[in-house]
Order: sequence, then structure tokens, then C-alpha cells
Amino acid sequence: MPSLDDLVQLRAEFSRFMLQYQFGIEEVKTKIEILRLEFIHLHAHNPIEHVAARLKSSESLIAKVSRKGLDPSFEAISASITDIAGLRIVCSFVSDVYRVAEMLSRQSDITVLETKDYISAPKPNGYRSLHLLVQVPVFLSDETLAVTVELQLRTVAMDFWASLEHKIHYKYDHHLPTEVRKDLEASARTAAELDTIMEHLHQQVHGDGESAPPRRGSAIPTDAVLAQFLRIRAARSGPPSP
Ligand code: 0O2
Repeated sequence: MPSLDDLVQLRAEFSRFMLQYQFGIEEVKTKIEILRLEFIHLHAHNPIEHVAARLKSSESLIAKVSRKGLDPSFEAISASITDIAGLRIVCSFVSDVYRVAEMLSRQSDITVLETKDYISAPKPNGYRSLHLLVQVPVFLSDETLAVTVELQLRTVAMDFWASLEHKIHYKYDHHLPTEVRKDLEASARTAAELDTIMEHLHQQVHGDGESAPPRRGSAIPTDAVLAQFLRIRAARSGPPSP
């Protein structure tokens, strides 16, 4: 039977262990937010629709440790369970998914440990997404940790399909009736077709999209804003002294 002191120490150790993953999420979230803002302000098209982050709960972490029969040390858990920190990046188009993945992968402090491309090779049930397992440095007061974060990148259509499929799986306790399974496979194909059509439309409208001027209301000043700014400055400084 562990003593009260043992329990207090274990809780502190467990909390610290989980916190590093929360910090890992924050690091990657900031990177994505910077890319998103850069695209909003400097480019004609923002590839990132939205981002969702989740830290695995301690309950489901322990359940996974037990299910996989892992050594219950924090070292073994961090080496074997790679989805404690997860981020889902939802993009407008399939090309955006690869573009954002590429932009993150080439950042010098990100190490890509593994790539699973379920877009070029969807799962048999129709699941499509690009998964990247990355490591990012987290700078603490007394040490730097390399934290593993799972990134799932997908389009809006892929996300719609995956979240519904996830709910259906839970409803049927993972035993899907054949009809439901077939409907899901068919709807995954429809979602993939929709992605192709939307990408095609987007390219027709925008081309590569990079040459368009900053949007109205952008933080980058247009010529008109600069002219107005200069007029205000001139009015403030009054007539030139003789
Ligand atoms: P949750 O509740 O979303 O966290 P592993 O994580 O190593 O045990 P695997 O299959 O090797 O499992 O990893 P993979 O293929 O990278 O999938 C990990 C996550 O991708 C899943 O986490 C899901 O979030 C998502 N995913 C994978 N396949 C499917 C699928 O067929 N349908 C849906 N809706 N999501 C999928 P979890 O822990 O299974 O679930």
C-alpha cells in the first residue's frame, strides 16, 4: 500500500509529465497561428480553416497503457504512446494539407518522426487524413524537453466524414452493421470527389493565388492608407517654417 507521501509525489510526477505535452501543444499551436496570420495578412489565400488541440486525459492514457501491456514507467509511456498531445489542422483543400505539412516539417526546430499518408492511401473504411508525428523542443526553467505531438491534417470534407464516422463507431460499440459500413465507405468516396471538385474550382478562380494584392482591411497598409497617413502627419506638423 503506497504511503500518502508516495501518492503526493506520484501525482506531482504525473502532472509534470502531462504538462510537458500541454506545452508541446502550445508550441505547435503558436507555429500554426503564425502561419495562419501570415497567410491572412500577406497572401491571397489562407490554407488553414481551423485548428483543434487535445491533450489525452489521464484516464484514457492509463487505459491505453493497460490495454497495450506497457511498462508503467513514464519513460516507457512517453516512448510508446505517441498521441498524448494531438493537434488537428483542418485545411480548405487537399493541396493546402500538403502545403501546411511541408511548411511545418521544414521548420528547423521540428523533427518529423513519422508520416502516415492516409490521403494517398486511404484506410479500408475510407478514412483520409495526413498524420505527422513530430517532436518539438519545449524550454522549461531548468531544461529543454523534446516533446512528441501527433498532427492530423485534413480537409473540411475529410474532417466532416471522420467526426461522423467516429460517432457512429461509438454508437455501435465498434461493431458496424454491414449496411452502415458500406454507406460510410460510399460517403468517403463522395467526400474525396468533393475535395477534387472544390480544388479544381479554387484553381480556376485563383490560379496559384500568390499574386493577388492584400485583402481590403489587411494590416498591411495600402497606398490609400499611406497617403492618408502622410496627409494627417502633414496637417499635424503645420505649415513649413519660413
Ligand atoms: P481518438 O479518440 O481520435 O484519439 P495508435 O494511436 O498508434 O494506437 P494507429 O491506428 O496506429 O493507432 O494510429 P493512426 O492510424 O495514426 O490513428 C490515430 C488517430 O487517427 C486515431 O486516434 C483517430 O483520431 C484517427 N483515426 C485513425 N483511423 C481512423 C478512422 O478510421 N476513423 C476516424 N474517425 N479516425 C481515425 P484514436 O486514438 O483511435 O482515436
